[in-house]
Amino acid sequence: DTIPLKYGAHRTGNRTDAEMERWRSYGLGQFIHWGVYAIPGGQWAGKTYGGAAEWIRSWSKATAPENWTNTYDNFYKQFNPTSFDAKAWAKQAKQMGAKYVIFTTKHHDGFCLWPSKYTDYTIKNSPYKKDIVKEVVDAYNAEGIDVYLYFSIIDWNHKGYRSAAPKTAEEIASYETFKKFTRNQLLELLKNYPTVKGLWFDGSWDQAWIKEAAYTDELEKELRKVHPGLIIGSRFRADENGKRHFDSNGKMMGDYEQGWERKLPASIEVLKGRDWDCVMTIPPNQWGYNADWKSSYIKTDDDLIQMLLHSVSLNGNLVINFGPDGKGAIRPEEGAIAAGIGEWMQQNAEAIYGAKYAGLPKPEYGYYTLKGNQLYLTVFNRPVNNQLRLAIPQSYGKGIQKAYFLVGGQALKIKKTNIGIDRDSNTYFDVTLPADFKTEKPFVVVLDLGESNGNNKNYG
Ligand code: H79
Repeated sequence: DTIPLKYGAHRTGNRTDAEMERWRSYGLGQFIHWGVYAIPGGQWAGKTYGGAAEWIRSWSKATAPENWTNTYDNFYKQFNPTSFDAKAWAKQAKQMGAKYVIFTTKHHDGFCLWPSKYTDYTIKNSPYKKDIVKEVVDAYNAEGIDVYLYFSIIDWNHKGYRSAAPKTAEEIASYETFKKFTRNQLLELLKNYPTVKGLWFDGSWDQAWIKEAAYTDELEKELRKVHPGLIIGSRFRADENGKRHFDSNGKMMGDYEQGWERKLPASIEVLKGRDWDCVMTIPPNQWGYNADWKSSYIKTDDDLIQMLLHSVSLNGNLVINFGPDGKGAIRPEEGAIAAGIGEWMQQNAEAIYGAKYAGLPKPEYGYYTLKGNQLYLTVFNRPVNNQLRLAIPQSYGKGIQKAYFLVGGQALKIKKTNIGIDRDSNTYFDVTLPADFKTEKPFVVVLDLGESNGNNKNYG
């Protein structure tokens, strides 16, 4: 450390406990954005909002068809999701292969999907009445899926909430009520839903919040104390110099890097060995339900499977977002994507769960992942001559001993090849794919490294 900090990172390097090891092995997760913004679904009074549907309440007064204080803030009075079936969501997530879910308990609008004691703006005062967070936690846990609670620090409904740092005594006193409210709600969530594994914070970039380094550091410690093992990313708090994610000495605050929102790291180097996950939307940038599903590019299941391999091959998890509609239904298009990913996962998940960065450059054919002595090559780009030519450094274990298809187990011919360009001490292994092998999906070739000599261990 170069700068002495009171409220910087409190740990160097990654966590080593069992909870975090479990988080690391997930590979695939599901995000769910659900709230009263699903009612307008990005459209109101025949007009379309240009931004992300869950942000519609911030539609500028100049162009919005309504005064949202009179409309949006009353949507909860008609929030009655008669199609909502937490068990069906959980079953669909399980089929997709998700090992964890991140669920919006409260987005920026401040509407709480649990019956919080600290505000009236909750599900309890909607026609639905029942505790949606509880239904989700129970249903996903019953499917063996770990639950993480999304919580927005931004709260457009709370009187004490503000974005700019408070200056006058009155502003400061008012912001104190918001700090207390936030703490109460977080403790309430952990008390109500003791099986959750972590909290996923958002909207923590306001100057008012950033300036609260002492308070937020204390609060994070308190949350961890009341809920041992709790996992919190790098997006909760800032240090005393206003640095977010990484403190003034460049050390990550929190348990994993939480900056990979709708983007993926280009290489292992930029990650510097840190834990991370990527949260990804299916359209370009829509988290909450948007009725218009056609006027932007919709990622395919193959796109998302590729992002999953990209993530896992670099030691990260991929979390795919779903936005149920105002009635609580996950749209059929998202259902089809989940099913497509699930079909692939049911056959190929061995290359995902618990698999890690292989310590090799990315092959042109696809992605490597590694588990023990098994190197997995998930092929997206099949060579026209059916020869996978794999360059393996001589320092990397004992090289490839056996190759076979993950699905079906058919052995594949391997030939060690001296191609005469070996200035970087690689051994080249030519793995032959059968010419009559037909597939329309990415497929996995298992490359058995035999007894490890210690060089093909996971590179953290
Ligand atoms: O819930 C979804 C979005 O509604 C929410 N996060 C995901 C998970 C989200 N809110 N805002 N954004 C995403 C993008 C916001 C970007 C900015 Fe900023 C906020 C630009 C300026 C303030 C963060 C802080 C990026 C730069 C500074």
